[in-house]
Amino acid sequence: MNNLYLKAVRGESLKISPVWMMRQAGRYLPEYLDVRKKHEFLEVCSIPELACEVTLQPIRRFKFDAAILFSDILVPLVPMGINLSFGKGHGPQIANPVRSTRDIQNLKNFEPREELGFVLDAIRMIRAELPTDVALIGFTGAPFTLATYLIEGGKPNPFANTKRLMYTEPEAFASLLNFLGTIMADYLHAMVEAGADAVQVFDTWAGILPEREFRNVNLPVLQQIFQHLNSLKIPSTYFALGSSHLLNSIKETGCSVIGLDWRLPIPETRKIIGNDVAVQGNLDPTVLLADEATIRRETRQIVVAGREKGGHIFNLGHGILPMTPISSVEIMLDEIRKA
Ligand code: 1CP
Repeated sequence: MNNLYLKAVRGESLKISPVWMMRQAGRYLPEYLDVRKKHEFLEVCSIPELACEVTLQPIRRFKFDAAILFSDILVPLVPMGINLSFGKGHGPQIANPVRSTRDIQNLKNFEPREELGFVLDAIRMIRAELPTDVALIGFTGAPFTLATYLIEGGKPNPFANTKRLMYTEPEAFASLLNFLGTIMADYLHAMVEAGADAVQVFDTWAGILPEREFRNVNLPVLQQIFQHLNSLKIPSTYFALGSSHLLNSIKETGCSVIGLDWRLPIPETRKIIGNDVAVQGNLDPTVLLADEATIRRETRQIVVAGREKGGHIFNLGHGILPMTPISSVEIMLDEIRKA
């Protein structure tokens, strides 16, 4: 097996860290913008040929060690009966947010192999076209983060409705997370059947929780998802932004890789999580807006820190910013690979 990503996931020490970037298919790429001139965002997600094409774009250009399926964490909300749109410039919007026990009960359960067959078709197409040494990552949102979008009706800021429901109707909130958790575990399972080599669970907003709430409310449903994935023997990454204060609990999720944002350096993280789990990260995406010397210096530090204990996948600490110059990505890759 010649797949560096899968080797690093298993904790191996490698001469050169495998690398991919969150949001690697996206608006910083001229070839992606060309596709987007002709097709709306949700259209690209729902037509397998287009999803396949944009997934492969960054692989052709940069030869990353992993491809991530082009889709969005919010796509599976649509078959639940959610009216989702992406307006120009203002991100996702949900016309019928979920605010009460009744709304939660009205969410439709569905079979991902039927309702999201177009995503699974895209995975089959991508896997057939990808070289064998490039891993294909499938993904979902974590139940808590999906709940924040469902409840707030779009970009979750300042999370007031979410936290109000969590604190005032804990049973309803728990039932929502369980509903989402069951469907996401099944959806990830279907992605693995379709050909995904690994999966990532994005819990972008879990960092707004204090550790006690994270443990009580979020950890049990995450443990169920990762237990299911472990029974399939499929590597899984858990990523939560701004979650350094949660690392002790994240260690207990059962994931095989912990995705790190840029806030805590890898050696500090290792002191908390130990060496039994792989890490992914953690270049601050804004470093790619800086000059060459800065990009090389910051990249180098992460490469060196990652190599110390092995089990490191190089990535950004969050998605690449749309205004990032292509040349910055090339400099970062040169610094990683010249080792
Ligand atoms: O105009 C466009 O072309 C849409 C921009 C865009 C893109 C390229 C959106 C809208 N989603 C995506 C793709 C996407 N989203 C991927 C594809 C694979 C990749 O290349 O990484 C993935 C994994 C996601 C995941 C996602 N969507 C997350 C979790 C990761 C993260 O960035 O924190 C979240 C929170 C979303 C919601 C979302 N979708 C799109 C936007 C602009 C947002 C964020 C809105 C917000 O700030 O709340």
